[in-house]
Amino acid sequence: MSGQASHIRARESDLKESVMSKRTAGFTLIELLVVIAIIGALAAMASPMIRNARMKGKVTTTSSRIQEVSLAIDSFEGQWGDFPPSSFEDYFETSGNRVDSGIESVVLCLATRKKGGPFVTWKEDWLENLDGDSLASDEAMEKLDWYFVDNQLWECVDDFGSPLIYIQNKDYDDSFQVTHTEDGVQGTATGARSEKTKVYHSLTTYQLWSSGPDQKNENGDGDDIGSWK
Ligand SMILES: [Ca+2]
Ligand SMILES: [Ca+2]
Repeated sequence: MSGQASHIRARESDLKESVMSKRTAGFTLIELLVVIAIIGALAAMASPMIRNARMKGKVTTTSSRIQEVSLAIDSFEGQWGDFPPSSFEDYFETSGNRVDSGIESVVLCLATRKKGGPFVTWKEDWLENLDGDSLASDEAMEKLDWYFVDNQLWECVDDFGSPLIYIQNKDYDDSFQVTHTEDGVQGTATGARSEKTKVYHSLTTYQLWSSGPDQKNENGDGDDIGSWK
């Protein structure tokens, strides 16, 4: 009789354990689904915020880069008596296509070892040669004695990967070919004007600007980031 009773108790205990383990497994699954749903909703909410924060960070970095290059251009002008020309191609023969000529001129001028240069040490990730052009002769290398080892016409790019745009004040009325989109589509740039007075920005010096997060040149308007802002 006592053996039968203990057998029954053992079965009851097995049954309880089985029920409890089923309950535990059920709760875990529901909890897991709820957690997954919450994480999914949070991720969906956070994603545009993260993108926005990343974009703002790139705008700030681009703005500081423009300020740093502007200071170097001012030092160059102090020593050479003039700002870098809007196009190197007016002075030296190139393999060139006259695209992004202004910023290519700035890169080479600031890399000269003459008259107290170089005026800036170009960081590697600031430089691209998106149009693959170069100087056709060593004439400019000899004249300016820059620290680059070859004839490539580098562009200084913004933090979005687009070449900065540079125009010297004498040439604000002219039109220049620039790369202005992510996929390398080209457009033109002329001097940027104040929206209010229609007077050119930085009338007596130069303009240096980025086409901004949309990677589209708007001549200093829209989301463009200018040295005068
Ligand atoms: Ca180039
Ligand atoms: Ca733009």
